[in-house]
Amino acid sequence: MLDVVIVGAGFGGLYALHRVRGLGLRAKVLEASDGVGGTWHWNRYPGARCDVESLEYSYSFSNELEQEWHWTERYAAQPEILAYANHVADRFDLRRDIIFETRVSAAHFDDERICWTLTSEGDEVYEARFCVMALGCLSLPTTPDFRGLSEFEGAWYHTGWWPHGEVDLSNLDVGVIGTGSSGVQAIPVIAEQAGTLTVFQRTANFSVPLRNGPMDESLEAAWKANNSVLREQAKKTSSGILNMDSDLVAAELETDAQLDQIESRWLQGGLSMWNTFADMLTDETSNQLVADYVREQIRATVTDPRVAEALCPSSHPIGSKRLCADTRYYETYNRNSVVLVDVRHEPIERITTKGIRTSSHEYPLDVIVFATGFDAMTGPLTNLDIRGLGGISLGDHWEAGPRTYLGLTVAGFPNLFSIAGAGSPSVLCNMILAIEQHVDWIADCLAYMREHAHTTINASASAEQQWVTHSNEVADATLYTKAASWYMGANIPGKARVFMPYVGGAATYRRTCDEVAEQGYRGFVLS
Ligand code: NA7
Repeated sequence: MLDVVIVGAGFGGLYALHRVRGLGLRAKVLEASDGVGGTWHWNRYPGARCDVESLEYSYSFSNELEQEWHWTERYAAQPEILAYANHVADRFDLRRDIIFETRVSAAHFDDERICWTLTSEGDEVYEARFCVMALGCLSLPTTPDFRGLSEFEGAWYHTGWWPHGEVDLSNLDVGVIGTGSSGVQAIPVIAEQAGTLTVFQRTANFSVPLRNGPMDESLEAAWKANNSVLREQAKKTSSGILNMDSDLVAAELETDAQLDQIESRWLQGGLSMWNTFADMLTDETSNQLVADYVREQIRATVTDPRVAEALCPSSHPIGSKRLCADTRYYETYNRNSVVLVDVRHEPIERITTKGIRTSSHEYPLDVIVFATGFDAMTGPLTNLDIRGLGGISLGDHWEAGPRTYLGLTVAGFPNLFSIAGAGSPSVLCNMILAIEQHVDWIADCLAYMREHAHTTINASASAEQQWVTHSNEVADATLYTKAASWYMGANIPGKARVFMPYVGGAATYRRTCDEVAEQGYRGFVLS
């Protein structure tokens, strides 16, 4: 029997393996694909890129790693991030404990033997005292159930399952469905390759310029000279990202100062716009100032006023759906070869053998790209048959939305940990920082249990309830709940509408987790 079984060899699983090995525990990682990198292994669509700066979207646990790795761009593209994940796997000799091409289908807790039994789709069985789910938040792509897809004679791809070989789109008529972060990244790049591009937009989302560029060598040198201090500073922020948080309250500023702040964020680029004002996601007036500014930029960029209007988001506060960060997204609509179809006015009726038919047109297509997102956060877990004490199923326990204690554990599922999932800040902050914090907490917990001769840890039902209540209260005080977003489960028909990530801030959350541990794992039953 293993001490720890980890599911997933993305950034969470890789670091979890490294940490638990450091405790002298026997561990294996089970990974569905044939390589490491998780999200960055699968999302190979044209233009795939991280919108958190490379120097920050990277591990901090090893100074040597940080000193030796060189990022070529301010925001790394998918191939470079994947190369980094592979480098980490090799550098820390992780591969020998990763079992590839093993997709876990079930994980059951055995109350008597106090162990988790994991079964793969190939019927292999693994047993371990502890189970760490490092499944990723955006790892279960969803393709809407359009009538006729199986009859389509062209090729179709989902951005989150992009083929590993070359996909040549040159001179082809391509359709993209979806204008979230993936669509907004892919559309400008596909438009450059394709003969024509038709974009099917359901909800206009806010996108801001990423302002990517080659890595500034002096910036990189300064980072490397001071990395440990900068990493500590990032941990004290609510986003886990430096130069992001703002303590300016819009209502306390004169109009000129408000505009200065908005423009400075616009020029800074990327996700900094998400935090233009401290109250931007709690105060509608503050939010409106930023939203109006971005809408004006869209109108100033897109030459056809009708297309510009269709691209201007109007259904939700800015930032309440994941803010997108792009490179020449709106400019793409000025190309003669690009057409925007607003499917709110012209709904997709079906996919035909030759393309997509809406209520008023048929669009002939060679290729359809689904940039339609994921069953986010909970989907990767509820998609498995996970059973805790007395055979209770996680899917049932979460029927009305995810219930966790600290986003790390679930009452009734002893010795099971989840990395950076629902109930933790995860997708609202720098994911790598969130992952490291979770893995460190879990590893420290395992060390504590060994020291105190405990074999099981189980969140109490009351601690879980308090955390759920607290998380909902914090979310309800924000504008996040006003959008039909994947954060709310709104993109999946029938999914419970609950704001899933913890919005109380990464620094506050880290303090809470630390206090729980310092108080002998308050809220847990250890035995
Ligand atoms: P998202 O952000 O969930 O975006 C999916 C897009 O697909 C979004 O524009 C959806 O419109 C659209 N969509 C979904 N279903 C349909 C149907 N049936 N018809 C038309 N359009 C549809 O996924 P991404 O992959 O872009 O990004 C995921 C995260 O990755 C992102 O947030 C970052 O954190 C990184 P909707 O808005 O639901 O109306």
